[in-house]
Amino acid sequence: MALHGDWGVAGTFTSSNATLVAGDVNGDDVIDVRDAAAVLTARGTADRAADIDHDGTVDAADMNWVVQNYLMQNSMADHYTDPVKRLQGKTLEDYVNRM
Ligand SMILES: [Ca+2]
Ligand SMILES: [Ca+2]
Repeated sequence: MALHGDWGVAGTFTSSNATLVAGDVNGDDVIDVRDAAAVLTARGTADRAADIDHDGTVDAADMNWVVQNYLMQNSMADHYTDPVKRLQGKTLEDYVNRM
């Protein structure tokens, strides 16, 4: 999957939310399969971290942010976090398809 532009261009919220780029649900400075898993786990709830677009419900629209920013790194982070592309045998597509 190709990267989509520079970190923080699309999907950066100007609020003081701890998530710097839309899609980093677990706050580890990289958007990867673990974030997709977190969105899927929170599906149908109002979980603030997983409700990326802040519309009050975790649904496929939030998963789309993870997809759009997949494998992006937080350029503000002082370390590089290796993205995880496979979690318990599942890829991003597996999580997207289950939404
Ligand atoms: Ca993350
Ligand atoms: Ca949402």
